[in-house]
Amino acid sequence: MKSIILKSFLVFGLVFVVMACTAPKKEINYPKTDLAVEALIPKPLKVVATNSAFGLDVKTVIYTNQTSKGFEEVGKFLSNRINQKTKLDIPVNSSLDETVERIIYINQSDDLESDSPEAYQLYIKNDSILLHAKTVAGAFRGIQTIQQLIPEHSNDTLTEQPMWLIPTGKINDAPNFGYRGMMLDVARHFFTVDEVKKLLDVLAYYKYNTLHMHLTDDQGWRIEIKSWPKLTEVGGETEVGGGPGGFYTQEQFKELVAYAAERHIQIIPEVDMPGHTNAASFSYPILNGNGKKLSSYSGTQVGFSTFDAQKDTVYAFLDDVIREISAISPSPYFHIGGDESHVTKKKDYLHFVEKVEKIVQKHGKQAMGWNEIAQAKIDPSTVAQLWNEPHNAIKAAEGGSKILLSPAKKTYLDMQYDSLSKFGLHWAAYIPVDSAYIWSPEKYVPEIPKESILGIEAPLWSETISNSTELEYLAFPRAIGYAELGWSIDENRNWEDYKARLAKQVPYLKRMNISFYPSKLVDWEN
Ligand code: TNX
Repeated sequence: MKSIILKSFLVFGLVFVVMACTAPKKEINYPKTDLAVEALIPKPLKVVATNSAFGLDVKTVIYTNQTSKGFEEVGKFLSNRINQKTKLDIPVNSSLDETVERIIYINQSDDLESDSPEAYQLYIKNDSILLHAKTVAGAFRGIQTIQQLIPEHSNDTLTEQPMWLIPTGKINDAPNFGYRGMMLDVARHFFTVDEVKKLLDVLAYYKYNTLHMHLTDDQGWRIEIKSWPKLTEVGGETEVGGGPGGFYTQEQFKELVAYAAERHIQIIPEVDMPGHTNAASFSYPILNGNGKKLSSYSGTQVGFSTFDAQKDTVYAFLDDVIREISAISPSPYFHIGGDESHVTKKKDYLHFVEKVEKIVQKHGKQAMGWNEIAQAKIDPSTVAQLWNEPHNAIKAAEGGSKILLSPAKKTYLDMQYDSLSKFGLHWAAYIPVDSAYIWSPEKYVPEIPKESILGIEAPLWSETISNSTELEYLAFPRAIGYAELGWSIDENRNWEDYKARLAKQVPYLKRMNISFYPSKLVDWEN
């Protein structure tokens, strides 16, 4: 408690000193604002408007807590984004000299209402923006809010310099769910490192914290495994429709992990098994368990392949694969797939899941798998990802597992918007932008209590898409709505209100060169 008081004293003291050192201030006649109606997505927990403005301009600096590791990087990230949007060059932790008139102070503080590590508080006044967060991740979420509050256009009439006016007030914010993810299938079609980075940038802006990468499937194996090189030499060369495929070297995967980590996003690797394994078995036929002659596969049918669950070699192979990937993957989770293993005998499937779960644990990770894995005796630390069968997910929750919600009818980003959609499938549903948003993760399966829900994830399967433009058509704008479903509480969510805020994302999406689908349900503002 003492240290909190001391810290708050230091913060306010610092701001006071900065303000006192600055030249005598001319009164600025700020226009009336309303922080409560800003187009923030996801919608913050609590907003109180004080109806004036903070003027971001050349006389603004960013100052960060320099004793807590990582805060300065968050300050630099914000400075960089301000530069992209306004061309202002805002110094971070420079000497606070007499030219400084306004400060954005990013501070570590344990004194927040929420227990969440991603919680933050913003106090926006005329001369200062104070961002308080317990952790660097919280500070990073907080600077997304600051970024979103900066208007597209400056006001050039208040002072001799242009000012970007940020509404004053207080924001108290924390996520409803600790896990807010998107999944990208890079196996059906390969996506390059740069394409994945572009996606990560937008996910970070909307406060996602997870990208699950579906790295292997019948049509391709996308990650280098040094002890089994043919996986990528042979299995990496195919994709749906006969294209060239591709794969990430371990160095490239590390580069993606690091890029995501700078944005406080974890990358969860998935090796899908025992089904969806044609590419692996075609590379190393000793793994094959379906007894048929193998060939490479570039179609889109599912459920015809399986590893041989009775062979020791298969588990030795998986020990190598899981060890090598775990070594370059800091996320606590390793996803073992487990879906649609239609040609694996039931008893083999159960045996396989239980064995592989233990291998994952041996390498220091928690297992995650599609809802089918709950047919096996899974450990309570293992996460079941609900996609099609609530009864399996309910069973997993009863056993103490956490459930990740990805119901296909609601969250599958590869489902078409309607029958005219250029890409996508519709086996689960057509999912227009409103239907994607209008549901409650907490109430979706009444038998699964909120305490059992880890969070939500929107999967983007890539049978019908092969580049960023096509990816963006399916992912956006729906992924923006899922960001809000994961972060904002039900009471704060409302389609009409969300729709108006979504409409205002156009300048950002354009600046990021995102080819979103301009659904007619939204009155897009340019
Ligand atoms: C079902 S969802 C699958 C994927 C397909 C997807 C297409 C799941 C666990 N399995 O293999 O890509 O449908 O929508």
